[in-house]
Amino acid sequence: MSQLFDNYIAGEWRGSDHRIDNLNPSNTEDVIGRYAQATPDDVDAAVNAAAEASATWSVSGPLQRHAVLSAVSQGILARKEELGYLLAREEGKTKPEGIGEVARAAQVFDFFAGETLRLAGEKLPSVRPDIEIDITREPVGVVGAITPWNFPIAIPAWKTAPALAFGNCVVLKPANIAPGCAHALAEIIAAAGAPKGVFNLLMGSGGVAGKALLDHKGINAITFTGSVDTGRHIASECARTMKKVQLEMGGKNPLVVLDDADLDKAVECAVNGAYFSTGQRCTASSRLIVEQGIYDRFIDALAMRLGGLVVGDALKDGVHIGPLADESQLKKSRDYVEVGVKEGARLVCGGEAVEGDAPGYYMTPALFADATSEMRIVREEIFGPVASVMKASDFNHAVALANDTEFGLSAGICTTSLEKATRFKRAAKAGMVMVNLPTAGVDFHVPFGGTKGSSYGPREQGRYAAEFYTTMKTAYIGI
Ligand code: UN1
Repeated sequence: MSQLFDNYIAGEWRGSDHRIDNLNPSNTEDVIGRYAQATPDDVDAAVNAAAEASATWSVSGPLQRHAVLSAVSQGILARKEELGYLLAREEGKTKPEGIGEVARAAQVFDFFAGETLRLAGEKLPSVRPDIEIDITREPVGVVGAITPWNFPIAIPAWKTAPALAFGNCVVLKPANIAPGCAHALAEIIAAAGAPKGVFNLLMGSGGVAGKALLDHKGINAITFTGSVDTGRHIASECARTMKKVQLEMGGKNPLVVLDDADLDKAVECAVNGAYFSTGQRCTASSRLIVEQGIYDRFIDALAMRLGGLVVGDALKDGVHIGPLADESQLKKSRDYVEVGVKEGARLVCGGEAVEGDAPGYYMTPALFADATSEMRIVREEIFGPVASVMKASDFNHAVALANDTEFGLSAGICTTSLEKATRFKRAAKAGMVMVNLPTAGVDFHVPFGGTKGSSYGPREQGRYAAEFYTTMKTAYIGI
């Protein structure tokens, strides 16, 4: 009999007639648990509880918020190994990656615990005599957070922590593929002393729970990370119901490798950026843009390195690449490998489904060479262990190729030239630029987000998170 996991609504755990199995993608015979599916009534109860709690939490002082957020950070750290294992088990990241992500979630709460003490306003003289003006930040109210499966604790943390720090109440709806870490986060927040209703967890589908959140009048703002199509739908729904909205969506991030790059470093950036976490990151480097003088050497060295990577059970030591998160993700990646071959790109290695010891969604890392900008494998986000190399004739051509995309999240360059790195930093149409670093893997205390089709609305993370999670109040005081 699998363990049952309930939603957390108005300070209570609430079950449901309808539940889904959370499966281990490394071994689909391993059922992690049965997770409650929120109904529209549950959504209503959670949002109403959040709205009620908002009356006191929105005016709670920094001391109380700091205490709660610090306790959450410590609560996550105390369960770091266990939750890292759970994360790897439900999502398919390797165990070290899972533990690293859990630590990051704790750091995010710790950072925003500090932000509760640093919230500042401004005081300005009026243009009229005997008037003073105060500009202060106030919470937005009730925030609905809709989070993806690929960072099942870091992203719930980086939406929940700033929301709470700035005095909002939260209704979190994690993705159904991997709800276990969000459930654990709810346990930790409940134990950290957040007053009832301040934080609510609603597990469930986008079609039922997500839809009800978007429709609900009690939700003031929606923050979403996920696919472009869902993001676009959410933006239009939020326009219709007048909610503040923040979207983090896809990426098709370029990693440029120039002739003067350190080859070993460039290969490591590509392996990490394109294939770690099984390529299931919106910051993944799925377009490798390589200058002609280093082109063949880079492809040979990368293919050699990929041949040495162990694909297998995310929970086993020594595994580098875990499974895809579910059957549809595996199918999507394998379909794109077929598309790439049909489009005429050269499949250098990988792309095969692999049998593990147990039934799971395994695939070897796929590398395409001689790809061109018109190909679908270069234009569309694959979200799996597939990368395509394009040849650039020189630096300017490489920059043009890097920017030839609908997305603009992260852009990387490997070069030993300070001048070219600096020129790339200026020219890249992306929210984040990485020099001699993988395009994926970001700090928790600085803004995260992109341009063009990747992001919409204010940045996440760091002190800039206040842009989304607060609203300005301008007060005129006559004296
Ligand atoms: C990272 O690269 O460290 O969904 C974070 C994603 C991003 C997070 C990436 N929102 O992949």
